[in-house]
Amino acid sequence: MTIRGEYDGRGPRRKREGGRAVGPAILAAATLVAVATTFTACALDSGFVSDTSVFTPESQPAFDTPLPIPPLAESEMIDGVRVFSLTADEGRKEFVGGMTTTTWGFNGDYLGPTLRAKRGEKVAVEVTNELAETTTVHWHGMHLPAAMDGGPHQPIAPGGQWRPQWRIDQPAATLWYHPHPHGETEEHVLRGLSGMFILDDDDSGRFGLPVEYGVDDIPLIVQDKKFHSDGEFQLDAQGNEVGLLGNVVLTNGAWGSVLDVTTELVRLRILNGSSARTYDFALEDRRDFSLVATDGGLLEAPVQTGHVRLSPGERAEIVVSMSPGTETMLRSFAPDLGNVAVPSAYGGTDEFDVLLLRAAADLRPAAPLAAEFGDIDRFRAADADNTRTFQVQNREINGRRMEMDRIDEMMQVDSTELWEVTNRDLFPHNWHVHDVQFQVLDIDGQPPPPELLGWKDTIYLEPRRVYRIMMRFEDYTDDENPYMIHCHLLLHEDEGLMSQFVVSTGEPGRNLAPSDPDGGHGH
Ligand SMILES: [Cu+2]
Repeated sequence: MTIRGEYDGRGPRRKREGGRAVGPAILAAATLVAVATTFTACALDSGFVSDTSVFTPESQPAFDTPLPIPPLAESEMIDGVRVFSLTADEGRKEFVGGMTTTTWGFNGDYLGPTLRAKRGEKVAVEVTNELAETTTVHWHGMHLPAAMDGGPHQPIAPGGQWRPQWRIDQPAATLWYHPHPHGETEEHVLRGLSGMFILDDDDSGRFGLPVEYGVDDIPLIVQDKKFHSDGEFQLDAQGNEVGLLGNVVLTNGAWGSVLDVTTELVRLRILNGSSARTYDFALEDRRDFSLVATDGGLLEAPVQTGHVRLSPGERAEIVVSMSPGTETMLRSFAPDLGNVAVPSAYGGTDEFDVLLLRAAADLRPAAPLAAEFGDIDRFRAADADNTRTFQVQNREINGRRMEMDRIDEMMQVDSTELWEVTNRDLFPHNWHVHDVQFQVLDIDGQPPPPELLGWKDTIYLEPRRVYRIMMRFEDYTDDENPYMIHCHLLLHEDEGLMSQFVVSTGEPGRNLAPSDPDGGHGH
């Protein structure tokens, strides 16, 4: 392999503040102090300049703050529809060092309530925007009509409202919601607009899976942050190729929190809600846990593993077995980012303590997990009605940046697609598809690892590898409103690494297979 060094680590940057680079602190791996996260790409060519205006934790937090549990959103049944209400507004919250931070949140200062609905239910969400700028709310991982998707084509103006409605028709899963305004997603998410959307189905109470929300079934939104010394969020990636990498890792909006475990088994629904950082979650003693679900729902069977890598937007549900009176730290070890040029520049050498799990002296007994959850119908390459190739490079997909008025791809409804996706760069990207959950067929021709054998809507793209994924487009067609395909590193998305596709009835004779090279089908 001779690809190392081809890429110079420089790419498009925005809002670079006077060329400053945040200097790298030395990662004290032995003490796991949460510092040293911002070896930036531009530091490669501009030298290291210490940025004293950034809050730098001098020691680990005590991990004695009870883990905040986002409240379950209330809902009202109106004419057979479960109706939720979300209001985005500004707030203030203390995260670190006794300082107050200006935040955005849904129905509160920071983050939002957990929405929860069951397969078969009709749901609606009355979203109100009390912010001073336009935003959107996207239902990440949800199969729903394009006009309800909450992407950049469904803006909610300041003071405005939006009321999407759809029927939940997919397996139980840990989904989430977040803004998706054109070019502004990273900032809106960093300010705090995110929440979980948990789906249930008839299997949700089975298999010995912990199901008591906030007791043994724990939502865990993990986000890294960087604070200015006045307490405000830093929102500028300052030239880092992947976006903003923080030096403080929050769980459900708290830094250094502890979960008091009262049951022998505890289920963590981990969401990487960060804008750029990829984590490798493990327990501090590296013992195994059970990986039970990924983005789109349960795996076929629990996978015993010692770690799980999550790039931005991905979810994993893990079940951890605890012994009475013990404690263990959920930690993010240095993630293997694949063959990237400068791992340390992209968070590949960073380690963080994330959440302390502290078991009571007496634990409520739990039945063992089922050995199997049930088969997933697997796509085979021969099932594909159509094949597409996607090359991801810099901020482009197949050589093009996102244009709001250009549809890039048209999918025929009731068709199965096979896509070959490759990250051509030597830095991280990932791949998120709206509307569908997909399966990973193979990676460089090899079967995917067990953690990638379930339903996914977001996968990490190790550089220069060919990911073949398959999905089926069903139920909803709309020739006007597109869904999105994009990198979920939010800076990349904002800078154009996004394509638009429609799902169409595809009348006979209409050419659906290749992209229109001139971009556009008459919008
Ligand atoms: Cu990317």
